[in-house]
Amino acid sequence: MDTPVGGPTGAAARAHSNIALIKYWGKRDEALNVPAVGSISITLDALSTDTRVTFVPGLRHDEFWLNDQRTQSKRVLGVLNLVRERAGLSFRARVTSTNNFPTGAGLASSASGFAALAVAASAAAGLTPSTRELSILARRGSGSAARSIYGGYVEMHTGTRPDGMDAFAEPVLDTDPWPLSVVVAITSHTAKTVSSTLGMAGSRATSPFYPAWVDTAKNDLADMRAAIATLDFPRLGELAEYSCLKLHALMLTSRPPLIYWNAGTVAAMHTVHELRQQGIAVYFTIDAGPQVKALCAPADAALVARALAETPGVQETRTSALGPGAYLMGAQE
Ligand code: 2P0
Repeated sequence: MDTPVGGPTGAAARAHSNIALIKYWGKRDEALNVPAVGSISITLDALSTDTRVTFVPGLRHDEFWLNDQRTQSKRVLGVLNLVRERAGLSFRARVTSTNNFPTGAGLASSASGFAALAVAASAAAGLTPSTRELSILARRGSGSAARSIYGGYVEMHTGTRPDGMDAFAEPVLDTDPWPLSVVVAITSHTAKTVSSTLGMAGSRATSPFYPAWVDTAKNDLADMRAAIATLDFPRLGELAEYSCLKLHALMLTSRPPLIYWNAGTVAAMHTVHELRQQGIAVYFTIDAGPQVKALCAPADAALVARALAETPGVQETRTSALGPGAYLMGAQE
């Protein structure tokens, strides 16, 4: 065969980042990347990754270009190998991926990145997987990526099977019934020094809080499901802050400790609480990085963004609505 599978330009996909309201941290199977706890997230419209995959006859090695830089990634190769195995394909691939936001700085670029890769690589290989199969494939790249296959409010299941085939995400609620705004306060553009994968392995091995983290997850998930089902924003926000602070307690009590916050992070947390004292329904969440994500009603987003922008240590803010699931972009043009 002379032309690449999927046409000369392969296939391109866009996926959006997500942030967890109930957090994932810890794995029950490291090799298959199966989470030890479930999680619930919202997909963000403003933060996305575009990825193109082309399987090229004659190419000797897989090539991965991230934001125009040639990069090595075992996880990208792992996902490509799974796709090749399923498609019965031996060609190496050229992968180009671009984020429209800072990479590796607690904004879930691996979530949008691996969701886009799963969709683009499958299509470029001529496969037509279900969204559930795409979620399982994306999970092999990054746990949070399983959630970015879907838009709106999304739940990730741990499953119980040893092969991880029941560890996938599912939509909980579409964006339309309950629009929400997320104001991201960026307090650093530097990529983090400890990856989430290493960080969570350390927490599991060393934090005395880890068993309690796993034991209490089911309750948090049930509460959040109820908050979403009843469109109860104060309940959603309070639970999101609680899950975030519980996660950071776990991180802080790991050895060595994982301190993802900087001074701007803490100042932004206080800004959110001060706004709340003034009667504005706004809640924060923070991931494995120093950025603070404030959750609020769309009508309050401009005011929240102004208050965060004026907070010492906040470099810029970005406001996002909830976004769609991953999709193919005019593939095989
Ligand atoms: C989350 N995070 O639920 C949590 C909260 C960060 C803090 O999922 O090892 O990049 O690739 O499965 O998905 C970040 O972890 O980790 C993450 P891997 P991932 O969003």
